[in-house]
Amino acid sequence: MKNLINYLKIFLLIIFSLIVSCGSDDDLNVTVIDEEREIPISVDFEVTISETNTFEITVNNTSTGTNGLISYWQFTENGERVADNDGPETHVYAVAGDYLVTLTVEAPDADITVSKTVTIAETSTDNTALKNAANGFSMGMAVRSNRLSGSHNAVLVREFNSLTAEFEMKMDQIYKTEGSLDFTASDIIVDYGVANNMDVHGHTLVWHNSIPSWMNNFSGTDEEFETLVEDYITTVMQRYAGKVRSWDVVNEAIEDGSNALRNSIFRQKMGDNYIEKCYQYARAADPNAILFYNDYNVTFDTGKQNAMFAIVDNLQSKNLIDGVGAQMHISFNFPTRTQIQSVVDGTVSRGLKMHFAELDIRVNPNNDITSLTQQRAIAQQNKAKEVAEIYNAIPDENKFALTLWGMRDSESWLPEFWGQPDWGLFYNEDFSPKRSHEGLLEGME
Ligand code: 9MR
Repeated sequence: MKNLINYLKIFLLIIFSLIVSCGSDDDLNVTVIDEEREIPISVDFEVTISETNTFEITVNNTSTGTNGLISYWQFTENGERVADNDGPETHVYAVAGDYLVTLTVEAPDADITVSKTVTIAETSTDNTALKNAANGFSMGMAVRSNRLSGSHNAVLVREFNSLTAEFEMKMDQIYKTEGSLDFTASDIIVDYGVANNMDVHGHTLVWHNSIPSWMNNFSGTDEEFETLVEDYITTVMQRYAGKVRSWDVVNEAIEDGSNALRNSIFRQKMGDNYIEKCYQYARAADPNAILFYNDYNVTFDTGKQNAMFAIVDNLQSKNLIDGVGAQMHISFNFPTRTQIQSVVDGTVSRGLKMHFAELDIRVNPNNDITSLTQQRAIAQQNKAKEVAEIYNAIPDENKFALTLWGMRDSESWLPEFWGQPDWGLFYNEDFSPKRSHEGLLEGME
């Protein structure tokens, strides 16, 4: 007899599950009697769409009789399982569409699931999109030509109005072979930016770390080398004139430690004033382009900051530069607000544009965590807020863009470069925004 009851119960559960998973009625719920515990289990949840961000839903488990039972959410059909913790949970979708939200309770006899469909409308307004929150400056993202479709595209068009190629507009990519320029990847990126009404920031024309090998082994005269560099800058900038709004002409010219000019092949063959020459070529090639000098560690390293401003002052005295790019490869606890502010002050006092370029925020610089802990995620959020606050307070005429150096943690250069795990960016694997993203929004309020 007990067996028969058990069979009946399982049969009923299957029927319930079928009814529930086919339905999208908000009032559906499932009630079964858990005989072992002699209490009825009723499974149900509420789902609401946020008013400020119509891509964001909140789900609230209103089940009864489920104390002590494990339950989990799925925000898409057969999607990743997310633990159902105490209190409501939020989830942000990247793209408009119909989504099946499922709550599963692992009941003693069989799992009980309730599903409801939420519709994220095409016309959804998103007051929490970064570009909408940024006042008087662009929100930039580092991109690759093969990361411009699907969810990447959805996030880009929703949240960003500026693009920087992460590596495909560098000399070693465009000028792989002597005598032949390859614009395949850079064209894809620039065309995408133009088609989507985004600013494209050109990165970068002259960088010691992206010299094609044939150029490193160049056997011609110094004059020939200089002509080659001039032709390269001219050809690339003229190709993209009117499409690429701004350029990092020379990138990272200062040696760490000594703060002298790096002894790159450009300096060796073109002389100590190679930087000035490159900016002259750039100014002549596209007089409308906004020209930047871009470097890292120029917040806390005062020696390097001084060396950078010396280069900038010389260029500015000849009207060859318009802005300073401070690469923001920072950590959750370093550099300080005052140090970040110092490069802003130096730039603003010269009347130049400030680009907070290449923002990522390491949470594991000391390799002491193996997953992104809540504590570090909050610390990262706070640092992101600080960076955005500092940027937001810049006078309008000196504002330019705040550029994030990649979208999802798995796409960041950080883990490979440092040889240890890190979670330096702003989106999760499923393209939902991280706390660090929330921090940026808070800083721009
Ligand atoms: O993040 C970039 C990585 O994907 C490239 O492989 C690498 C070499 O082109 O460049 C990285 O970006 C660098 C940027 O261009 C200049 N500042 C330092 C960045 C990190 O190395």
